[in-house]
Amino acid sequence: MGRSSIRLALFFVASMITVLGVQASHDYGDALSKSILFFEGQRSGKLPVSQRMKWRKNSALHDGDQIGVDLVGGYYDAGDNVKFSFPMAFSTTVLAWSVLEFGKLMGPDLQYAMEAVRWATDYFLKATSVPGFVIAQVGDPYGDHNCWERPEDMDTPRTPYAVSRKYPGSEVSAEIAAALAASSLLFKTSNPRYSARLLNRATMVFDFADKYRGSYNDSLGPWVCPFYCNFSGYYDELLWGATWLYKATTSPYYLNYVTNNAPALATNAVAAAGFHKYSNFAEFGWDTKDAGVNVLVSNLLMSAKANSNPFHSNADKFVCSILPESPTKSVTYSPGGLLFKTGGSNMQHPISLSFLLLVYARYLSNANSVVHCGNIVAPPSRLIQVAKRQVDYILGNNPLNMSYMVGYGKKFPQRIHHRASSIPSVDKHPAQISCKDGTQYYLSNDPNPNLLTGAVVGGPDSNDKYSDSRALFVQSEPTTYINAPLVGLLAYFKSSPV
Ligand SMILES: *[C@@H]1O[C@H](CO)[C@@H](O)[C@H](O)[C@H]1NC(C)=O
Ligand SMILES: *[C@@H]1O[C@H](CO)[C@@H](O)[C@H](O)[C@H]1NC(C)=O
Ligand SMILES: CC(=O)N[C@H]1CO[C@H](CO)[C@@H](O)[C@@H]1O
Repeated sequence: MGRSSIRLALFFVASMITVLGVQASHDYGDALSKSILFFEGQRSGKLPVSQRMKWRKNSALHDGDQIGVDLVGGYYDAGDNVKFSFPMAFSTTVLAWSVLEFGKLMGPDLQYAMEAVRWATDYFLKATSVPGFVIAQVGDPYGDHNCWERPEDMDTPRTPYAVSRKYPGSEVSAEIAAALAASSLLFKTSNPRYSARLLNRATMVFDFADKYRGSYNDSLGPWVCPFYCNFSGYYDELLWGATWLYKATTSPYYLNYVTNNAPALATNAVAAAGFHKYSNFAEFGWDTKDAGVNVLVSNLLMSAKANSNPFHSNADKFVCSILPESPTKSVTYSPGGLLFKTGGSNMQHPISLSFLLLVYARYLSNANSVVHCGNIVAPPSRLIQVAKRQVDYILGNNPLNMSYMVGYGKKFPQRIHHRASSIPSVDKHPAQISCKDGTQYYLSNDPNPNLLTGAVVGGPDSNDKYSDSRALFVQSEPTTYINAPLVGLLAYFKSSPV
């Protein structure tokens, strides 16, 4: 055999490996486009002509009328039609973060991702337009949940709920401030005036959150609980909001705010004045931002060569709580490899934690750093590998060979717990379908008539089983905070598929 035929043979072997491995590779670009499109299906308010998810129509056009404040717009958080500001704001912050980190890799989808952020920030400008008040929610959740109704038909009470100086809500207000500040960075070059407006409002809302401290659970508990009430307190949101404001303003005031509170972070101290225990270094979700704060601040301080800062060591501890080989792992993995953590719809955890792993890996790379978990040394590439495994599981590399993203792959959830998706669209059925008339669609065994493309559901149980049942909302309901960090992950793996 001559040299060239050896080369040819090697090439052949390499191709075979590629062919055999083909099952493992995914069309991340397709999944990315879809993950962003999903947000159009969650839109509340008057839809623009550019709306691509055509089966959705205008809805909730009178939100805010009863208090004389325009509250039209924003997102429905999940399969219902309430506008919960707390998870909406967290989804927005993380979506903006996804774009800030990975927007350059998104190609034509960048524009849609920016529009998805703006759909929320336009709403938050309205929700914070009256000084001294922040709209925490629109829609009576009990009235809403009692019906299985399309958003376009909604006739349940659209009550607005606000926090104020007298009845504060630092968690919801500071998270909105974080969302506005993160988004202001996004529009800085493309729309400086809008960006300045967002930042100005972020500053005001953060001041309000900080000055009038308290949890909205104390005043709005009967309405925000048990849906999105506080479990972890508001300390994490104040730090998170201040961190984003520091990134957006570079004002030392905000960095001092964050670092001055670092002792509590390091010692798990329960500080006075409503500052609650800050020990959740392994948590990142709509209620708890701690791991996100640590990752973000450790990067800000890494450049300052402050390697001994508690944010950095807490971010390392976070990584060690995730890695399967870590001696201090605190999450579990299903037999098929999906990360599990207690609390709510599980899919939010593998996705938001993987997003942090990926972002932190890039920060570590820039700083030529690795993570030590006991005797284990984890280089940035290991963090990315763990994150990729989670994304691949979600897209179909799992015991059921199914994708957990609606409209992606050959096999995906058909009966998602989602009012708009499960009831015939207004195009197909123009007449109103009232509160209880929707029940037949809820109970039906048929697949949902409207594809909520890109929606990622709560996911399988801890044995990798998925029953595709509308009633089992823990498994079958999509949420905006499941998708927001996935957008960043998919953008990265689209351009770095290995
Ligand atoms: C949040 O809820 C938890 C659990 O009920 C409670 O212990 C805590 O005091 C609340 N935090 C605030 C800031 O109200
Ligand atoms: C999933 O795919 C693998 C490999 O093609 C196959 O062996 C397995 O039987 C499939 N499982 C299901 C539940 O379809
Ligand atoms: C989780 C939690 O703290 N829930 C409480 C929030 O506030 C309401 C009303 O004040 C209580 O009923 C909840 O138990």
